[in-house]
Amino acid sequence: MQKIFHFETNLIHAGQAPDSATGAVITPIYQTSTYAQEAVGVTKGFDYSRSDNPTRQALEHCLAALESPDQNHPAYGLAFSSGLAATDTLLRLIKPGEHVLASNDVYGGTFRLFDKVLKDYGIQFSFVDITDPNLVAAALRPETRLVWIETPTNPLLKIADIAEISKRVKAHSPQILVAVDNTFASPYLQQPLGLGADFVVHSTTKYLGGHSDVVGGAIIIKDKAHYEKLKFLQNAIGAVPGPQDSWLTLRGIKTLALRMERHSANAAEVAKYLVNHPAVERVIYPGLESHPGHLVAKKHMKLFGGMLSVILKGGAPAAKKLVEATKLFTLAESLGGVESLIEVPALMTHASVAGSALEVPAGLVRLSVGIENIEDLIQDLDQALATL
Ligand code: P1T
Repeated sequence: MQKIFHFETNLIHAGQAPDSATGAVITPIYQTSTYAQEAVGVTKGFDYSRSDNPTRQALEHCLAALESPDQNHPAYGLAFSSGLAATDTLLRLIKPGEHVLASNDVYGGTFRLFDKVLKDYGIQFSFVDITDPNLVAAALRPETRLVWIETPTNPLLKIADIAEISKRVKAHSPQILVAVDNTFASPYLQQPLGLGADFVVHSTTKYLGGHSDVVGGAIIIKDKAHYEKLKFLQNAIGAVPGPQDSWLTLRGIKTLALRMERHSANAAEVAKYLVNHPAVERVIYPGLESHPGHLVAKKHMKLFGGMLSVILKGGAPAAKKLVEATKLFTLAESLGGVESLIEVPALMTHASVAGSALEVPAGLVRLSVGIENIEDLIQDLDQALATL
């Protein structure tokens, strides 16, 4: 019988037994596109690296263990070349004429894929405030096939009650699938499959990889039949990560628990500091009791994460000035790395939602709080805010 380990142990060991050929403790980078066959069709389990690769497989098994709601009934993992590649592959389960109901605050690239690409293939999309399960239930249509939840959302940090939404959606029709983009929380903080979701999607580029050195994505799947369909699509479409990228992601994952503890502690301190700053109009952080999703976040998340957004009294000009004045917080897109980043979503990560119902406030600044010394981070924000 396979031994059941805790989450922190799975981060380091799941899918990564010492290499059977050499004893290498760390999973090797199997930098090969193809595999010798002893006779036609007689392989050691691998025939071509788009279909499968041992380094990628280790990552997929590790991701599955991290998102498994119950280790006696493990989930299934698939790795992709980016978060958007994972989302695109998952959306191939949806046929022309069918409807996808999505969160009205999502990563700008997700919106762009839905609205500017997949809509042209006959898939219908509508967007709803996922903080209210009643609104979600009311927006379901006879042709709805997928509910797409991002929580916490990017960049407004809205919180969805995954358990309540999944229950309501499945009561409406067990045929409707529920997918959760768990990128902002990471599996250390929140495990949607145990709350009723069918799929978890990650941009592993973010907290899972954790070091801003690799782009990747993943789908983790509760049900075997869905896994088999998606495994077929993964190979048929081919948006897979290479062995180097898979290895870097595995390497990053090992410290996820430690990093998320520090990200969350630092973000809570930054939130506390910003709330009291005279230049700040509003701080959006699920760990603050004033956040409308605080209680749901407390129920579903172990900690409140490293992402926060802030609206400045000086509006858009102040936002631009602030992000250009920080010295330790680097002005850059992306998030979830060990280093702190700062950006203006309306001008950068979410430029593609401009003019749509998902438009984000022009004066919103998003912070990805890293794991540096908290005093240095606050001092940097203090000197930057003083320039406004
Ligand atoms: O960048 P990529 O690995 O393709 O992941 C896309 C993606 C999916 N889901 C969420 C919640 C995301 O935040 C992202 C990527 N986001 C950024 C690059 C960003 O700066 O917000």
